[in-house]
Amino acid sequence: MAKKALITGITGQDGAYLSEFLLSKGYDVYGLARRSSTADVNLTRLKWLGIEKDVQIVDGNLLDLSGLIRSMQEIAPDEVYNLAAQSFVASSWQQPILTGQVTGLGVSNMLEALRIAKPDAHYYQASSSEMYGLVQQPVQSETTPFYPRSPYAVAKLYGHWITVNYRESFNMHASSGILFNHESPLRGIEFVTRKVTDGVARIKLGLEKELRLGNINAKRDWGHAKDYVQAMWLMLQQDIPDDYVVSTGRTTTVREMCEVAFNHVGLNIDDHLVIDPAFFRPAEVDILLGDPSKAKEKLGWSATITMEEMIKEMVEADLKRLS
Ligand code: NDP
Ligand code: GDR
Repeated sequence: MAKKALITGITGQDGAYLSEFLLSKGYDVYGLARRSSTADVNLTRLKWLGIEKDVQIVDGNLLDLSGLIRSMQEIAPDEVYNLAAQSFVASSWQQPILTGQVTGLGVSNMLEALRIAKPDAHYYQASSSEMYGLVQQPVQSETTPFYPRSPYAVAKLYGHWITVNYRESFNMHASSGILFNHESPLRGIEFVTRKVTDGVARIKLGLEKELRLGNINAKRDWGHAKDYVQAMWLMLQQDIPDDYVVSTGRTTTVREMCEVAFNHVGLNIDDHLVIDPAFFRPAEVDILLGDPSKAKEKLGWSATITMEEMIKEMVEADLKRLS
């Protein structure tokens, strides 16, 4: 019998790549998606990968506990990947309550539904390097103290600790992946890498003249989503649930990442980049750099795609989309 996986956030970047990966492993893949008047558009990422007909979409919302319980009862999944969230940090200052409800308390809803309906399922929680925020150590590992700097990060911290708590309280197989930034051609257009690769493609094609960004001195540890979803799966294959940092171990400024994109199409960054204070955040995470040693040692996982390779792939994909 094929294993059954339930993915929340299946319409997002990671949901699409994780679905592709699990299908390749022979899983029956179910995806929770919230009802939308634009359901056809919502499946764009799954369509991009050519797998929209291979997954089964289940109507549901992280805020609706009774629906989550019903889904767990009906599907009886072996593995549950909780990827759904209000995931854009900048929006979390504009919608702090919603972010707390979905990204924070939504995790409690998922864990409660599991505890009631399918307590033996293996559970993955999408935690985030944003929890380190104002970093307390130059290189962040599983033992580095957290210091969240946005309503999003505060909500993720709740999700992380409630996952640890359910593991310790109810002996559930619940793991938390502390994933550093990961990107791809399927990244949402509002995140900085995709905004840059889309912007550079537009400038190259003569559709735009400038690219407006906020803090280009921020540093991030950027990897590829395709690599990172494999780490999620590996965590759920372990005998013992645990928490893992997933990162490349290298950090780069936003400006350096932009230069890769501009240089790739033969443009000079300084002819087009405009700093716009509208994109500055009320509180910034200046630098993130993860130590992936534990994931390497215990899961046998390491990143295979460099930031440069990924940004070039993203620019090419945006050139193709726009032409
Ligand atoms: P996306 O923003 O691309 O996807 C988020 C998903 O959550 C979408 O499918 C969205 O659905 C869904 N969603 C939002 N609100 C609800 C809700 N109330 N009920 C049900 N579904 C909902 O995120 P990513 O794929 O990039 O990230 C996946 C997860 O990993 C997120 O939890 C994110 O916070 C976390 N994370 C991401 C990192 C990254 O660098 N990408 C790093 C660390 C953590 P819809 O399509 O309807 O909007
Ligand atoms: P982040 O990703 O906040 O790290 O969260 P994002 O790409 O939005 O920002 C990265 C850094 O770039 C700076 N920046 C800009 N960002 C955006 N979006 N737009 C701009 O114009 C711009 N100019 C500069 C930001 O200030 C920031 O320092 C992502 C999300 O996927 C989270 O869900 C996830 O948890 C973390 O990564 C790890």
